[in-house]
Amino acid sequence: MASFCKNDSKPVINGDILLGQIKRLSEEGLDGSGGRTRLAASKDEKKGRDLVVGWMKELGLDVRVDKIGNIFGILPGVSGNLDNALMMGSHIDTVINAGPYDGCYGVLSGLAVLRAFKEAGVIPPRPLAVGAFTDEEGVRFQPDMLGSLVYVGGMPLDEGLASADGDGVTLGQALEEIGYAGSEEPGFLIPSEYLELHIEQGPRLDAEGLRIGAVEGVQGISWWRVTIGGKANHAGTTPTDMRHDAGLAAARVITSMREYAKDSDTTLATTGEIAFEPGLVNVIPSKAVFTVDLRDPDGEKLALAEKALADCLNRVAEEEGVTVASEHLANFAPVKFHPELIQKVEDAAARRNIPSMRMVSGAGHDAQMMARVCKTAMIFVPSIGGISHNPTEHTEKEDLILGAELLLDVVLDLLNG
Ligand code: HGY
Ligand code: MN
Ligand code: MN
Repeated sequence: MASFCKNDSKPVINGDILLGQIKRLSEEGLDGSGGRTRLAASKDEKKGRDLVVGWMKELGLDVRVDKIGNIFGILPGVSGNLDNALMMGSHIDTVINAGPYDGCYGVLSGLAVLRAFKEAGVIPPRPLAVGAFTDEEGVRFQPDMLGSLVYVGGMPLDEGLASADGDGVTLGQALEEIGYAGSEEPGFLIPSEYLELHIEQGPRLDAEGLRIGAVEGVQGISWWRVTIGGKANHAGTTPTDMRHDAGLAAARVITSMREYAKDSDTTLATTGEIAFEPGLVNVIPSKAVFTVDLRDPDGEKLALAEKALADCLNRVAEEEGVTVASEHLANFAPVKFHPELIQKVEDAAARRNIPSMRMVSGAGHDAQMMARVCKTAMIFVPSIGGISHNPTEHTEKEDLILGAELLLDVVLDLLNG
């Protein structure tokens, strides 16, 4: 029993409310194809933000919004010192046509932990906070984890607010429009610990038949936008050896990076976005713009993959007679989480006789940023079939609740310490 809990009033997770809120939030931004789309600072994401703020207020939390739109709900502790706070959190923005759990699960489970204290009438010895960070996905405004990156001082606030989407709308304008351009300085609350509960989004726990992952860190991420300049010409009259085909050049880069990744046992390479100009069936493309997402748990191997991309671009430019330019959209080194917190996650699972597995996250998370300023760790629950960033993303209800219960166990352990 935690020393600060009087008699039998131990905080417990209310699973029904947690599952109900996950379902309710997942209904915001439904896009008619079985998924939901709540791009950062969009009108649909505002609806999600309003829901979460409403639930925070229902709990009587002190709700704060900072200048990059990060939302925090704070449960005061016996000691009011915010520097001694314990924070949980994640994000509620989504990719396009997303599943119901990515990010939302961590925010609502953090809320469930605070609710457990409220419902048990237990005042924590120090403040507890839950955060919903802006633009974790980075699909509308790059880089990803933008809100938590600014929060930890990894990017100046003005630079973050100036990040523009494909229509030239800046994050700052979008936050003003949805009413979430807050007043708190980013980083106003630097907690002593940050815990993020998240679905794995990969296949490993499910494949191993395990229910809990004690996450040791997050792999490195490097995003590029590549622009290839060729020469528009007639598809029916231009001999192959006279072509300067930006589309073909792009295809060569994409397949070359897939070959590079296949030959590596850890590097991943993905092109998720591509567009040709003029984009007509009978015109050789004069321009190709596409993204390259490189990942590796090893920072040096990630740098080698970046060099392989640069070398490939130069080779293709030479051989195809095209111009190439690349913009570095995101560049995050691998991070390691705090050994003491990782151990507490493992111990909490062991106390429940739940086997767990240590693992490195393939996906980026706000914890990757928070690890720069405080003791940080993550807990994973399984994604069935490893599917995520897809409407069929699924985690069993029992695992969703178990993850939240474990989050509470680790919080009680840390508060007890
Ligand atoms: O890209 C990622 O890994 C995360 O979903 N933002
Ligand atoms: Mn996420
Ligand atoms: Mn995601």
